[in-house]
Amino acid sequence: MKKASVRNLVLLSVTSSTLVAQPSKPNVVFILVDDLAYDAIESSGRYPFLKTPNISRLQKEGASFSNFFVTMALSSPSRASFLTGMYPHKHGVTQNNEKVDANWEKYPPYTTVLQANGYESAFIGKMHQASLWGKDQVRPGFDYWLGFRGQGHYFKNVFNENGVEFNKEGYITDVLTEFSRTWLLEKRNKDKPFHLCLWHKSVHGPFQPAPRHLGVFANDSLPLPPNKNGVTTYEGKPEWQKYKKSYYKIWDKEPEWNPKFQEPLDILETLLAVDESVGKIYATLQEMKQLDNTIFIFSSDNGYFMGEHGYWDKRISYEESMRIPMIIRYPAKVKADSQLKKMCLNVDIAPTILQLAGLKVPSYIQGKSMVPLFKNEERVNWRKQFIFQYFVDDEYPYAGPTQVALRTDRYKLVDNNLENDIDELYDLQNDPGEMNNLIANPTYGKVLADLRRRMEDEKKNIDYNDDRDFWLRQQVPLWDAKYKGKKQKQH
Ligand SMILES: [Ca+2]
Repeated sequence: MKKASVRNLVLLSVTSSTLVAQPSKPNVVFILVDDLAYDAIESSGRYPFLKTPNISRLQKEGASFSNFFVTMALSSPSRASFLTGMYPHKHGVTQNNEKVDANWEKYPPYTTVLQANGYESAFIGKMHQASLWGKDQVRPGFDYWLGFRGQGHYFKNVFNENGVEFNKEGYITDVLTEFSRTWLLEKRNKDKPFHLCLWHKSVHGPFQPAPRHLGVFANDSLPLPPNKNGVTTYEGKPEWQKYKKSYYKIWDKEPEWNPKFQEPLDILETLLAVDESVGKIYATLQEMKQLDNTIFIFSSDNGYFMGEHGYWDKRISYEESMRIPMIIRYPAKVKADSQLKKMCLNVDIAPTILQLAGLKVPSYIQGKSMVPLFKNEERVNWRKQFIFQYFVDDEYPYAGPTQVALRTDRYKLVDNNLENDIDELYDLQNDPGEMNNLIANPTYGKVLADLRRRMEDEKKNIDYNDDRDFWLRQQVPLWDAKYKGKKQKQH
């Protein structure tokens, strides 16, 4: 039987397990880490003492992306973008606000398409949306649900299994991994291809390593990032960064680290259990004899400043915040030990998985399938630019203003959407650390005009709400009420 006709039969007969269990349908395991910086893994070499052998093995056996970005660098918006293939201004989750939920009816998760074509789908871990409305119950697109509210906790949680709540102690990364193993080995319908989201709480702050990893890097020292411009160097930078820095700075004087600042070490210790989780799921797939028939994805919901620009946290449109690690292992289509350089986005994951599963990608999806890149990316006519967005946070307005950034292969233009403040322009080729703001440099006048035009084009492409007054109304009262040099409480 030809492949196409099998697919048609599958579409017509979704209830028949004899037809849907085609061996050609790949399984999917999607492991998402929270707040993992692009280069906070062993292969980057940035932290010589860091060993993440299980993540490294995925890289050796799959593809790593060196220019993979989120469309917004914040937990809830990014998660909804992974699932829907849509930008935050379209799916509706523009905040971590617990009252906001995605418009799942209009933009259902890609897993609904998998389900309609015979897959069984599970969500295990952190969803981080609309928990105050009690909507942390089962979301569309998942046959099995095991979640928790909001950020969850590292050691003690109220879990929600298919709508039923129960308490369980134990280190969260280990607990979620065990739930995943149990679903893979025992709970799922073994006649169907499967899709599993294992979305960790880890390595979100306040960082808590597993007890077995606590202090393992205590004697290691942190290498300084090259673009570590600290509290005294605002030259050429927008005024609003002083507000961010008053809260998010990590050192008081240069070039020494603030001795109180040990966060990167804590993050890296917390990551070790995630690496073990990757190893356990890998071994489970081997045990099931499904490893090579599984699209194995490892990524993060946003990037993270590990001292670059003097910051921790994420959100804003610098590279460290918007770039994420992305590894895809699937030997049937993805070359082992390959490095892809084209600019890809979190909204690309949904269409990529659907195409790898041989399914039709819903026409509304804004992302692009990356499948053509796996063969030979040099020969693919790919995106030359994209829009990154950030919406001022109702709760933490000092963390950054509403931004729209256009990133091309070479340049980045950031519209800070503020009256009486400057925008930013960086030449990423000559200044990868984004230290030198060229916005007022007349030599770049032509480049700037071109980028402004391209930004407008790209906004149209993604149907961006460009009512500047609307966004100013959103943010100015917050800035007036909450900034004023006040120190904000820690979250
Ligand atoms: Ca996050």
